[in-house]
Amino acid sequence: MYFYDDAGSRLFQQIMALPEYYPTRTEFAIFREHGAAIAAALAPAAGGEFALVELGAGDGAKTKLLLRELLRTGTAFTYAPVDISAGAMTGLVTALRQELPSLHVAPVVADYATALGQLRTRPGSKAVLFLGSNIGNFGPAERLDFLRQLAAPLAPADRLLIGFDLQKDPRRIRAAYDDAQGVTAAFNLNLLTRFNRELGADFDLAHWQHYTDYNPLTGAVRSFLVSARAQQVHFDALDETVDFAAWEVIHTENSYKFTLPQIHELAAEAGLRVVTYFTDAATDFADVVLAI
Ligand code: AVI
Repeated sequence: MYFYDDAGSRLFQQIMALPEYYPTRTEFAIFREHGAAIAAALAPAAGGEFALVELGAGDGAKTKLLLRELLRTGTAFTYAPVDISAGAMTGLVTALRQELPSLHVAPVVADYATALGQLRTRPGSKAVLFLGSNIGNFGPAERLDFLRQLAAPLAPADRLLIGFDLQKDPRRIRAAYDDAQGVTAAFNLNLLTRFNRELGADFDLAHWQHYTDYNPLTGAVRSFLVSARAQQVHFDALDETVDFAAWEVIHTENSYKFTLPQIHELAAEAGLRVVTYFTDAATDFADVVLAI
């Protein structure tokens, strides 16, 4: 979550538009192609109070397709986007007011843990969206724990929609996290800028490099910041100095990629069942509808 201060959120918006970063574009294509079927799979059959809660909403570009579909079919609902970046949320709410003035929006600026707590007390039926392969940023143990927490407040008619990036040509995956323009590098290095600003650290960004690998056996893209020389960093707020050896790394991010059998297995372990799923023509990405 530390990537997503306002500057990090802006960089992530740029990442999503990069030629190498296929997940956003692919999930968008799935929504464009299957928007009506996705909306039908999420909306409650019985009517009544219904909330569409989106964890990590960002700019909501894909979700707008779904929102339009639900409005078109006359579904009465509230859209509750959750994002940790106040800047991203302001942008989203402003855009929604202009583009979909009849939509009822209840924004929440919070981290996932806080949002999960609020889910438990939300009345009526709900569908929870967790798109963009955000699930891939958890390690295996925390992923299962998170899914169990997502499953806990669900009633039988409630639905989860989770976007999973699927395993594919390893070179394509790796390139998505090491783009030619260096935007992903800037996104990773922004963590050091945050340390400098928020903990009074003195990281010299000129001596840190972005590095990424993809392991097709585990499905994990791992991102690192590499110390390009032996150096010391002082953190004023901690009153501590840290030594980094030349080429020592800080492991900053995981982005896991999945297979469809793994998704079924994961759902079962979390006490969920796969209701249906939607993929693109090349099966690069899957949006999976789950229920308890
Ligand atoms: C937000 N998340 C799903 C992105 C991903 O693909 O893991 C974050 C990201 N990191 C580097 N590029 C994109």
